[in-house]
Parts: sequence; structure tokens; C-alpha cells
Amino acid sequence: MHTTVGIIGGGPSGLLLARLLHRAGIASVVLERHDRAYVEQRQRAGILEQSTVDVLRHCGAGRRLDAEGLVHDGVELRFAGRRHRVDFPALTGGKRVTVYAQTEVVKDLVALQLAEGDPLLFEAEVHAVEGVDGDRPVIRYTREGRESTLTCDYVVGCDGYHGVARRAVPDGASTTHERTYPYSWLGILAQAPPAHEELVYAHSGRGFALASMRSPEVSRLYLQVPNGTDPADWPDERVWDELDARLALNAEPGAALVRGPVTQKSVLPMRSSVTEPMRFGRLFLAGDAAHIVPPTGAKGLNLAAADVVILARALSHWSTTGSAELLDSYSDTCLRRVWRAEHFSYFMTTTLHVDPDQSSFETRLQLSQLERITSSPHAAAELAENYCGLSL
Ligand code: RFL
Ligand code: PHB
Repeated sequence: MHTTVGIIGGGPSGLLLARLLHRAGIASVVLERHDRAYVEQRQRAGILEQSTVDVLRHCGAGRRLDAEGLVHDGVELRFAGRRHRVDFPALTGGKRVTVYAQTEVVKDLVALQLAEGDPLLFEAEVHAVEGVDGDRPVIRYTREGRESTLTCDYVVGCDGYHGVARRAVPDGASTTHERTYPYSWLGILAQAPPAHEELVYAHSGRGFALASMRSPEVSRLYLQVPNGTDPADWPDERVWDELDARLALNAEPGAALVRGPVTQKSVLPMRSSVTEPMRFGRLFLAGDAAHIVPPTGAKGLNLAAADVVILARALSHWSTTGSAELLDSYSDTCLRRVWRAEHFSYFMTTTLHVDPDQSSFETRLQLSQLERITSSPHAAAELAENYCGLSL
């Protein structure tokens, strides 16, 4: 089999790239190792920047997003017994974000691709990418027990942090910059109304907590926990008690979350990582295959979308003019946005979490920084602009 663009991975970046290429009249094949149900049910991101919403609408995936997405004009910060709202439109000249789960984005893109796109092959596991420094790279994959090859003009690794695409780059041709954190998140999905009408990011001496949502009936809640935590050590009542303790305000003693059945529970490690450049020969990396952010800034899915918009534009320019100019600048163009989001995600993470080794001095610095955000419109605008994202 031959195609113009071979895409490894059917997560949000691979699916959106395939959709954008289809609209530009460029042939592609997506190879995804898991089955459709698995990809559609994987619980992950929840916040879409305006530019991500715009691109989904533009490529025909906006109908359910417009009907079911919840537009949010701000977030609440809770710390030292206080609450403070960061008003996005007022601080950014009108920007806002949309709560719409990654599971739903993926369902919408899969349905479109299967109905009218190029091939999207589930249960197709890629094990090698060869010849990316030549003219005709080859992807080797296994499907239904049979080994097959896909030759392409270009290969795009949209295969996440543990994918195979990055391994096709020879040693020494790229650099990975990485940081790990001394804590993880315990996340639950619960059949319970959201804690508040907007997201709540809470700093507390007991550790960070985040109250998010999926719909007016479904909450998504997170707690900072030590690395290596076993979810089995956190029965539902313990999770709810700890959320109440961390999200509570001195001003509202006894205020408690409305509890409901917990339908999903998992522990996620936190990591920052960037591999650069994001291109080697005819191989391009996009989304989590190239960079990871800790989820505190809600940037991962949005960065993945930005990468593939930039790449689809570059491939379309190459296809219509024969010029590789935009393909050559792909990595630099993406990395400017990537490093900004890396800094913001690191800032949100280290300002809101409790490092088990941190001193009282460092805790006072965190509180001073949060206090600054609540008292200076400039500091609040810096948070709001980064949270709502750069224009594409
Ligand atoms: P994905 O989603 O990891 O998809 C990669 C796909 O590649 C497939 N694959 C292979 N297929 C074939 N052959 C192989 N050898 C393969 N190896 C891998 C995998 O099966 C998979 O389907 O990467 P992608 O598409 O780049 O998308 C990135 C996003 O998923 C990720 O950045 C976000 O979920 C991050 N994130 C958030 N981002 C936001 O923008 N806003 C948020 O609010 C937000 N919250 C979150 C998050 C991530 C979280 N976790 C689980 C780390 C909250 C959490 C808890
Ligand atoms: C989510 O709803 O899953 C979510 C929201 C905001 C974050 C991270 C995750 O910063």
C-alpha cells in the first residue's frame, strides 16, 4: 500500500491531521494500535482553547461541540481560605475556553473519518519506521496477525509519548529535555453535579485539588497524591473526604461537594518533556509524540491540535506549490508555542502543588504569587492569556 502521508496513531492529533489533509485533498492512512472503543473511551483532557474549537468547527466536527460544549469565562483559584475568580474575557479582550471532553472530540473525528475520509485502520500496530532520511519512507505494521508495509511521501508520528516514531530518529539527531515531578494526580469521574459553575484550582497544605466537569451531571475531579499511589488505597469515601478538605474555604465552614457514584478512577504521573527538532528528514512528530506537559495548565490536547494545523498547512502548501518552505519551518514554528505552554504548565504545576520536600519559605513564595494574581490585573492577565491560548 502507498499513501502521501502515513499517520501513526489515532489519538486527537492523528485524527485531526487526517481530517485536515482530507479537506486539503491530500491522501493519508491512519494506523492505530487499539480498537475503536478503547480510543473513544480513554479519559483525558477536558478544556479546549478557542483556536482548537475554531479548527474543529472549520473541519466539520463542530456540531455536537456547539450543542454540548460548555463555554467558560473564567476559573476560580482557592488558596489560604480565599477564593478569586480570573475573568478571561475581561483580561484577554474577549477570549474564553470550552469544556468538551477529549473522548467526545475523538468520537466526532472518528465518525467523520470513517464516513468520508481516507483509511483509518484500528488494531494496526506499527513496529518500525524506516528510510525517513530517504525519498520513500516505509512504515511496518501488523494487523489481524499479518505483517504489512505502507510506503509514503511523509510519515507523521502522532503516536504519543511511548510511540515508535521518535525511535526512528537516529541517536544524536534530536535532543529531549525532560522534567519529572514528585507527585501524581488521582483522577475520578463521578455521576455528581460539578462543585462550582467554573473550574476550581485549589492550593492547600494537604496538596493540590482540581474540580472540573464533563456536563451539568458529571464531575471530573483530581487530587495531588504521592508518586506510586495505588488507586485501591483510595476508596470513594476517602477521595470525597479529601476533596472536601482541600477545596473547602475558611469562609464557608462545612461546605461539601455533592457526592455521587464514581465511575472511573486512575493515577497519572506528571511529566514535562520536549523533543527537538520535531522533524527528521521525512518524519514529523506531532502532539504528545513530541512534547508532554503536566495537565495543570490544560494545554496538551490544544498543543497537539496546533501542531497538526501548522503541519496540514505546510503539507498543503507543498502539495499545491511544490515548495517545502513551510515544512522546513514546521519545527521552529511549533516549538515557539510549545515552549510557552511548557513554561505555563510548569508554572501552574509548581505554584499550586505541594512538593513533599518544600520548605515553609517555598510555600510562602507560592502564596505570594497567588496573592499577586488576585491583586494585579497584569499578573491575572498573564495567567488568563496563557490559559486561553495563543491565536493560530
Ligand atoms: P495520544 O492521545 O496519546 O494518542 C496517541 C495514539 O497513538 C497510538 N499509538 C500507536 N498506534 C499504532 N502503532 C503504534 N506503535 C502506536 N503507539 C501509540 C495510541 O494507541 C494512541 O491512540 O496523543 P495525541 O494524539 O498527541 O494527543 C495528545 C493528548 O491526548 C494529550 O496531550 C492530552 O490528553 C493532555 N491532557 C490535557 N490536554 C488539554 O489540552 N487540556 C486538558 O484539560 C488536558 N487534561 C490531559 C488532561 C492528559 C491527561 N493524562 C491522562 C495525561 C488530563 C489528563 C488526566
Ligand atoms: C479536565 O477536565 O480533565 C481537566 C481540566 C483542566 C485541567 C486538567 C484536566 O487543567
